[in-house]
Amino acid sequence: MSRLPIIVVPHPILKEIAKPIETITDAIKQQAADMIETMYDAPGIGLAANQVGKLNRIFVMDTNYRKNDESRDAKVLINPEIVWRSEEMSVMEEGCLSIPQQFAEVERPRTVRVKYIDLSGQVQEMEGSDLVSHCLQHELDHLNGVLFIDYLSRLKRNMILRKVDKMMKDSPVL
Ligand code: K2U
Ligand code: ZN
Repeated sequence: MSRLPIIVVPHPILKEIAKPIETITDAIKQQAADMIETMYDAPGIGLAANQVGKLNRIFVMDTNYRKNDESRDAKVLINPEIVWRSEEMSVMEEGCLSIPQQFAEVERPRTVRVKYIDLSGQVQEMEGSDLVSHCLQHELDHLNGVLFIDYLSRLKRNMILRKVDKMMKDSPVL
């Protein structure tokens, strides 16, 4: 397994739409393993393909990120799609590994149900609320070229982009 570089705004791949995966090859399995290692190393509770420079529809997540190594149980979601959303909404402060050290409140459906294919090719469904729901939606947004800052006002979005630009110039190795 290898740690992959995480792409930071304003890289254009973060705004592109990832393509469905037709066959779960050894290369896809290796990418998933590398994304899991990269996510835990960040650390994060989710990571989507666009963020590591790939345009295929796969993301990884483990919302139990606070727990110790033994309880790690990362999920791999291939060709994920939301099949149900609650009418009830929830507001949560979100961050993003591709928008370092910036946070803002985002409103999303409190509960979602996601249908996806797992690494063994089985069709699965996962339902989650609150942090799990925000993570599922945040990662699926990445595969559609959408970032959490796209839900903010133009003023707030541009402020965040300017802060990240300055941060990267002041410490490019970040
Ligand atoms: O996709 C990513 O950039 C990882 C995101 C996933 C995420 C964002 C907002 C809400 C839920 C999930 C995070 O930056 S991972 C860091 C993190 C850790 C704990 C709680 C929230 C965010
Ligand atoms: Zn993100």
